[in-house]
Amino acid sequence: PQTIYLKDYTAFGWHAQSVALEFTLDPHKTRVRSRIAFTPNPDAPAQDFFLHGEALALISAKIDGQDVTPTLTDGGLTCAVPAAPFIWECEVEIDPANNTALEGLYMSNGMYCTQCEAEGFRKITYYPDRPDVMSVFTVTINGPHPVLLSNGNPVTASENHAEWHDPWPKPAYLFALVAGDLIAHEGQFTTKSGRDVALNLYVRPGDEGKCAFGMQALKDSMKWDEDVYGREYDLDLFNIVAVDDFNMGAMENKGLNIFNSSAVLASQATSTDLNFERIEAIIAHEYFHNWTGNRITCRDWFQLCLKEGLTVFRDSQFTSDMRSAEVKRIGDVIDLRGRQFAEDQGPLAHPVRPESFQEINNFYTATVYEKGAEVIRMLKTLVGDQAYADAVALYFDRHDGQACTIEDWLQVFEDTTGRDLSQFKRWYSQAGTPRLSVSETYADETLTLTFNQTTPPSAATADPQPYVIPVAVGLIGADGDEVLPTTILEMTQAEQSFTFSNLPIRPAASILRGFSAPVVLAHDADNAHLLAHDTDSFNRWEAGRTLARNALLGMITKGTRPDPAYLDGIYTLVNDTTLDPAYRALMLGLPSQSELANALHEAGHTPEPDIIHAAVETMREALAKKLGDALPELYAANQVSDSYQPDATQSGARALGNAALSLLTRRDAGAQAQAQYDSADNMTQQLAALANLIRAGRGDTAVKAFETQWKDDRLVMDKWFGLQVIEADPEDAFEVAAGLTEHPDFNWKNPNRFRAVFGSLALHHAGFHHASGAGYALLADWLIKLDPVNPQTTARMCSAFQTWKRYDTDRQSLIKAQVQRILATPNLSRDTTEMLSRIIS
Ligand code: B3K
Ligand code: ZN
Repeated sequence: PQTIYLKDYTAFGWHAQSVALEFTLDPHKTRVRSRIAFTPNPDAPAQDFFLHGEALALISAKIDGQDVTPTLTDGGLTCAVPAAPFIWECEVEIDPANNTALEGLYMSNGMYCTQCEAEGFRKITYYPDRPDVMSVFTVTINGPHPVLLSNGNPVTASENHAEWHDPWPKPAYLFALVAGDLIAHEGQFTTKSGRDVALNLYVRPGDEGKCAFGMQALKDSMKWDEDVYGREYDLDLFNIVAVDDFNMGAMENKGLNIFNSSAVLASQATSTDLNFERIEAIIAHEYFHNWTGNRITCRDWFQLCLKEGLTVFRDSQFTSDMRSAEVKRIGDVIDLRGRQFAEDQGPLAHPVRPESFQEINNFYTATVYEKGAEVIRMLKTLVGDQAYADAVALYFDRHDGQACTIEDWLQVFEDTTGRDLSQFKRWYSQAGTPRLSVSETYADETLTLTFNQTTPPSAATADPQPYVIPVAVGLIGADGDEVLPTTILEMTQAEQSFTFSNLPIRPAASILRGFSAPVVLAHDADNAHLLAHDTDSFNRWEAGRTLARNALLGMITKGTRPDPAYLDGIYTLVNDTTLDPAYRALMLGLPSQSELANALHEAGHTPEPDIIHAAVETMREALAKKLGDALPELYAANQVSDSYQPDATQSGARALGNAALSLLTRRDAGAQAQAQYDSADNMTQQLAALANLIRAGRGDTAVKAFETQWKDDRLVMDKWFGLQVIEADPEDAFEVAAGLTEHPDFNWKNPNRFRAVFGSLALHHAGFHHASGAGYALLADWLIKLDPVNPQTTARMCSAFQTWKRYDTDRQSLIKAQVQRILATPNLSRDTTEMLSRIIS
């Protein structure tokens, strides 16, 4: 496969002034006619006229009305064209019903839908399928379907025919079309300047009852973007469509967002509190793209973080405002450590702005998205809130309607603040997670903090240079009072010291408050004191997490007992009813087994998945014992009697109640879990009860009852498939997963269902890494099967193997053998080939 480099960017030789598309829908023989007005681009280097195209049957092509015979090449066509403006017309035939890759125009349950980002439009017609070619689209759809949708505003609609016009120039990746027998859940929003916007959430018949929450989330997002970023919506209509077969969460097509049904459909009976929170965040994320992504887009795909990092940052601000900022921050950091750090510390490490790729779909990663958002968060910390707001306002002003780069983004900050951001830019260009170590000295009433940063070299960045790191620091006195409120230290060198004087008594340093930079911190802190007293809620939680991690590492490597200081500290916090229940629930969490495996590897040990699993079990047992008699009370105090609301308050109580339940189950053999299962009136309670029953070894009846109750609900059945794998004993996880693949409802071509089983298996650390290698082999069998059907979802799942170098040589060879077996499969997709070759290199 060919490698594409950022440094090779050149502009396209023509501007597309307008695009008219006409679709005549048919499952196997859809006709697409295009009419594009091209004008030469005087700023581009001389080049052949090349249009991308894949899996298209060319019927005819014309230039200025005259038939032409283009040369078909691998991945497109070339054609001789006049040196002046000209009209390109062409007709192709495509086969949506056989498009199982779910990219381009495809069918899902009888409805037509599209996914064009990143490079799917070329499967619809011949086109310069690159984000810097922006044009105004008019779309005609002919087909026997009650609902026919495309981007923009409706022009005309009659039976079996609709015309759409999108006045905003856009790249082809934002094109969308939907046709089918759908029902609209309607809403309305008036923008701050008084524009009425009709809102619709289109779903399949039967799903009408799951729309209200998503609609409200959309209205909240529209309002928030006006209030916080001054961004108003710019069309008369905003449509969202729910689709069952979708490769990712959702897609921000202009005026016509298409969502994985799991990312939009919600109801009390079928969705957990976490589902509601995620749906609200994804609806916001896609909506926010209207400005950060659509009005201002990316010049090329290397700039993906320009829209994704910024939009993730914006949606995290939204969730913080709508719910609890402290809880959101902790959740984001857990997620960052679980996914992004693993990526950054393994063979898939790449900069937030990569410099080369083979298949761009492989770069929709935690690094581009989540680390990309962390980088913006740091920028805001460094320049301050007002300068951030000014710089972003300038960005919208200066670049509206353009396809931009990270340089453009940083320039508005330099222009606003006068800062030189050239060193800061390393956050975009270098791969790897910096290690930040701190040492303290105290003398003459002065505390000196000496910071040292190093970033391990990687294949992507051989010689990382020091970063600008905003380190938020506070000092806590011996009596628990805050001696120094949060202060931002700006670290720019490899080693740097900061002093704090007039401290008659030595305080405890609370470092990296709010997780002010995405680094691995090594600090020999007084964690028990900070757990009891830190005034920064993130660092207070972090102190508990560090105590837990250190205790577990000691248990694993030295056979020590669970740390009493940790257990005592947690006991006090969890029973402190002045604290938010959601926060207390987070306090009861432990680092993931994969995170522990990584920490062991970093410390020079070889992680043994069974031993890690056993240590976590021992720790949970110790927590259950320590909280002992307080558990029934903790459980009872957090039962919600008001009518169900998926808001932060109620979700927090349920989260703490269910955290208590999981410890209680160790003491009552699942009696309370059974009672909760029998009385649950919402999915949060039902699913948590089911998980505990399985863990207690008495889940068989409930597992069957759950299946009977929910067999017709695909989204709930995804949970049923996933939970059984997640909760399986490490010895059985492989067999449970293998058994589920025999289930008549294991519709493996549906990405949600495939991920329910195999995503869960990959997350089951001790099960997936079972010494037999059976987990590796099972996943490899199914990846080989899925690849020709759906390369994108296959390639994403390959990341399950990315941590292979952490483990012992037996496991390494078992994984390597499976990876090589997949790589040896004839006609393996470019997506999967690239992922596995990088992993194994
Ligand atoms: N922009 C899309 C992701 C497209 C993924 C293509 N493989 C969703 C989002 O980030 O909002
Ligand atoms: Zn996005």
